Amino acid sequence: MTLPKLSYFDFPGGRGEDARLAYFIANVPFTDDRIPGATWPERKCEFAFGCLPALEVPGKGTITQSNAILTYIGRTNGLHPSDPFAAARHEALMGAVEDFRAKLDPTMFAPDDVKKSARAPIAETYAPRWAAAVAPEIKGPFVEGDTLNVVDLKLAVFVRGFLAGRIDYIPGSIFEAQPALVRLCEAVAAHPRVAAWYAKG
Ligand SMILES: N[C@@H](CCC(=O)N[C@@H](CS)C(=O)NCC(=O)O)C(=O)O
Repeated sequence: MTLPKLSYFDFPGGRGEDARLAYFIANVPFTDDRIPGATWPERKCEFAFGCLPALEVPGKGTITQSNAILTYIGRTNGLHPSDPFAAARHEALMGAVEDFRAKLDPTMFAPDDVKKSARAPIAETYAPRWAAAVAPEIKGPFVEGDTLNVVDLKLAVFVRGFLAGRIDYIPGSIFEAQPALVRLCEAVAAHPRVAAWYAKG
């Protein structure tokens, strides 16, 4: 059987981990193609836009762009709303994660002093405003109440890095100030299939 192939870097975060989780939660077998960072420079040209993630769907083709991949997996597996307005509301939140990443990405590999000054306005203004705008969209514990959707995976994979203190100069307390965001991350982590994914190692 030919399986969908999801290509992304070999770490449990970023723009590809939520799609891996979505396939696993939906019990859809897929090829988890993890590209070692060392081979990326020679492989970059294989991918549209020179970026990951990419999803190759047997008989259809390959799509890129994390939100397109995630909504495709969600729509085809009951993890994205069928109501167009609800779907758009979820997609707006997914877009908001990408907006935030667009601010962070240029600081990622900067020298520490440059990173510190570049991230100061994000920590002071952008991140608190972002968290305060996202939180009221969460019915609790998930965006759509008791039903987990792909938007919850995207939000949790993104926000949990801050809560764990992994993003230098942007403290987790900014997100802790919005209990709905913290509860969403906890609910995603406690989901049996998410727990099973990480127990697998
Ligand atoms: N808008 C794209 C951005 C993709 C992106 O920047 N991917 C990063 C990894 S998270 C990447 O491929 N970086 C390596 C590179 O640009 O060479 C998406 O949402 O998928």
